[in-house]
Amino acid sequence: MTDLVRAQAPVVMGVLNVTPDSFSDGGRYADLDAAVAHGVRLHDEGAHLVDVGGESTRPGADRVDPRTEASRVLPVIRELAAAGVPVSIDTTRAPVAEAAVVAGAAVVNDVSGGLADPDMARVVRDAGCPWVLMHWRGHSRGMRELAGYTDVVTDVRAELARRVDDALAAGVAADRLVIDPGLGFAKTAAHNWELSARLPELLDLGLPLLFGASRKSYLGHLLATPDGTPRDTDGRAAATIATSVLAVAAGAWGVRVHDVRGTTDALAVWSATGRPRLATSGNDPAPTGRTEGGT
Ligand code: PMM
Repeated sequence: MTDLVRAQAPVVMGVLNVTPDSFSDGGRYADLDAAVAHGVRLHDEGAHLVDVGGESTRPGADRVDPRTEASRVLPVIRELAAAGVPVSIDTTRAPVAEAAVVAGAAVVNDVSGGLADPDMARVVRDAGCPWVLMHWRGHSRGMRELAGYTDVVTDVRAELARRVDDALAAGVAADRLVIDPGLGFAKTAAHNWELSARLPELLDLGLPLLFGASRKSYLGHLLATPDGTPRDTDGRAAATIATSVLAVAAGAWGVRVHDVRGTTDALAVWSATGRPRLATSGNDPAPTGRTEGGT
């Protein structure tokens, strides 16, 4: 999987939540066969990785116990790995990550960036696998209260840099690390747009960057009806694709998305156009009209 981190961008990570309550696809793939079939479909559509998660991270969500989380994800990972589908495990728990790697997961996607479980760095170091360090300030139940920043981009950059330093100090190799701004995690809509507009400041950390805007609620608010009703999650596909292409054009290494086919199609267009890169300055200010929080 070194190859994956070093792979020529863009990497597409397809989302497979094996949960009853994730905000977008919760409940759809709770059954093993349905989950595996969907993971294989995402791979066939062009996902380089299928990201299997067993705990919802939607704002306000309660935690599940580790045994339940493991029992949701491990059978799916085993079957996907056996089918030749590269898998990442979306967890903040070291024992779940460790078991997932044994079951065949090739990447650990840790939305807490190593903060939630002090043993995660050891697991990743011993596995030698890539580790996605997402910007995070606390578990879902209380994260809305943690969305205070002086300057969101400067603060997220500094906090990610600390996560990277901690990972390196724990012996994880630098070429295993991927950073992620954590859109929607202790962020308002305005924060998400600001981070999206200023990705080069995060890329300046010199690590591959994963961008996960897919179907998040700030897109629903952007596309709200005049009376303020947010667009439903399935109706956010085109906006998600736009965010993904813009992130890749700004230099993101990969995107984490539910709609893999639409994303790979759009990125094929971007590639065929000669992979144009966004200028790093001169953007208009990010929109400030709608600032509702949540993922
Ligand atoms: N978002 C969610 C879950 N896991 N992992 C990374 N690295 N980045 C993200 O932005 C991210 C994530 C929440 O979205 P979901 O409920 O659709 O999975």
